[in-house]
Amino acid sequence: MTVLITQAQPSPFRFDIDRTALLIIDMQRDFIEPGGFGAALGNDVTRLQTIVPTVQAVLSAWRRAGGLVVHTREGHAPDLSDCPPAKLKRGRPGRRIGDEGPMGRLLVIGEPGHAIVPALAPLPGEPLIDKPGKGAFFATPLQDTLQSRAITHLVLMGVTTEVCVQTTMREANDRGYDCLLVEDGTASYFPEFKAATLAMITAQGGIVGWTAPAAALIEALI
Ligand code: C5J
Repeated sequence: MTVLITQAQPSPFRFDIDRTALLIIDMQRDFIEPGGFGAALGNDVTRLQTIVPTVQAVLSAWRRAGGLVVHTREGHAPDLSDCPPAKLKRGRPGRRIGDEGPMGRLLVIGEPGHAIVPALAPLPGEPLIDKPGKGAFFATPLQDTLQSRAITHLVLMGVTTEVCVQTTMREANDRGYDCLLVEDGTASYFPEFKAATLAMITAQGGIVGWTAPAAALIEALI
């Protein structure tokens, strides 16, 4: 099935659902719920919570259309061996990666906070990529996962817009994927950073890719 989003910026975005993956970045309790890593850094997590129903609506439409869904989670092994010292020492003592929080050790694989929020839980068979970095291609099997399914296009959602989402979109762009970011399917703790990210993606004729509202994508998928 060919899908055309005429309202996409900076120009209409066309893709074949069989060659396109919906890539949902880091919709984890650690970033979205109180008591997680994001909150430990002093952020207001309510901004991120507001997108969950929109992400869920796109996810349902995508699954109905039969497209591939790939989920990512940011996190580290319990011994933190995959966490570079430069990343580990950021933040305040007692609130750093690996420290204990109300949802277990912050950003550690297997802890309650590391899980994807229940409303967006992966279904059996949907690839789930654990990543130690901000970009989803760094030190992960994502490229193989996509190439083995002949994926050429990505539709991205998730958090946070200017950190893991934008880093991943830039990595994907450099690897030759045509990428679209769902405008209201992504959020930042800093609204001005989200706005700047959307603007810089579509500037210069779409130097990083395309953006479109969730409603336009859902309508195009029907
Ligand atoms: C951050 C992310 N912000 N998933 N991670 O540390 O954007």
